Amino acid sequence: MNRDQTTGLAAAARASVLGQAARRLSEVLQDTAYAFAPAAWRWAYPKFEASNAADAVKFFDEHGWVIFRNVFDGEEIRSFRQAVENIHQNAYAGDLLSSGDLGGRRLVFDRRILDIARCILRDTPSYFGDSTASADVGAMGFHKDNPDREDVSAPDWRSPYTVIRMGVYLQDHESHSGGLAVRDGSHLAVHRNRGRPLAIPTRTGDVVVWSLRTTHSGYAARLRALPNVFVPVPVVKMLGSSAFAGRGVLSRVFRPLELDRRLALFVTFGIGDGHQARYLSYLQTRHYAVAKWQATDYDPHVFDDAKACDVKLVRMGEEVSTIDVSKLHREHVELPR
Ligand SMILES: O=C(O)CCC(=O)C(=O)O
Repeated sequence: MNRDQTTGLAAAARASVLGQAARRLSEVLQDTAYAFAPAAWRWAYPKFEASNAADAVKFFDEHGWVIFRNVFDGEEIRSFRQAVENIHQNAYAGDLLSSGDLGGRRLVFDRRILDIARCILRDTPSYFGDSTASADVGAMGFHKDNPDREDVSAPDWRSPYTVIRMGVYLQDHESHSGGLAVRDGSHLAVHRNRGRPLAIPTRTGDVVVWSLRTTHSGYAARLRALPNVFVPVPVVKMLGSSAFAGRGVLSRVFRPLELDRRLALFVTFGIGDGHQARYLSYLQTRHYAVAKWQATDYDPHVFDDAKACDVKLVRMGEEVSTIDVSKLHREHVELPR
C-alpha cells in the first residue's frame, strides 16, 4: 500500500468515527426533545388479551409492536427462569425448540405462542430455528433486525413485512428498568432514528411482538421520578450497567432491574414467503445464526409435532453444515440485492 492510499484510509476512518459521533448526538438531541414533549408522558400503552386479535393486529400494523398481557402465569415464568439458567450453565448452543429445558411445546410450540404468531401474521407460522434464551446481555443501541436497513427500494421495503420476533421478558419492566425499547411506527421507515422512542412496559407474563423492521433496543432505562420519560439510549449506554444496579449515586436517578439477573426469551416466526427467504439468506452471513443452526438437531418426532401444532418447521442445520463460521460477519452487513 502506498502513502497516498494509507492517508486516504486514515481519512476515511476519521470521517466514519466523526459520522458516528454526529449520528449519536443527533439521536440524543432528537430523543431528548421527544422526552420533554408532554404528549409522551400521557401516552397510554395499550395491552391486548389474546382473545382480542382484531384490535391487536390493527395496533401492530400501525405501530410495529404490540403487547399481549398475562399470557403466562407466575409459576410458568419461574420455571422459564430456571430453564434459562440451566441452558446457560450447560452452555447449550442450539435453538430453544431443540433444547432439553425449553424444547417442543414448552415455548416455541406452546399453543399461546403459536396463536399469537398466527394472529399477527394472519397465516400459518413458519419457524426456522431462530430463538434464544438471553441472560444479562441484550442488544443495547437502536437497530433493526431485517436484512435491508439502508435502502428503501430494497426487497424488505417493497411489501408489508412478514417476519416477527416475540419476546418474553422474565421480570417486570413496567416499573423497572431493563426492558425493550422501540421506535413507534419505525417499521414503516428505513431510517434508524425515525419514530418516537418508548420503553415497553411488559409485566411478568406478558409477551411483546415486534416486526424485524421495527427499530428497537434492549435495556430501556426508567427514571425514578418520571418513569415514562424516555432516556436516550446513547446516554444509558455511556453509563453502562451501573445505571440499573440499584447501588451508588445512579440508583437515586434510575430505577433498578426487578431481579438480579435480566432474563428473556426470543422467538422469530415468518410465513415461508420471500421476506423469510431473504432473512434466511441474510442469517447465513451471520456468525451467531449459523453457529446456532449447526448446534441444533431436531428429533424426528418434532416434525410430527409441528404438523399437529399447524406450524411449518424449517431445518437449516443441513443447509449450513459446511459453512465455516469463522468467515462470517459478527456485525450487520447489508445483503447484496
Ligand atoms: O435484549 C433485548 O431486549 C433486545 C433483543 C434484541 O435486540 C433482539 O432480539 O433483536
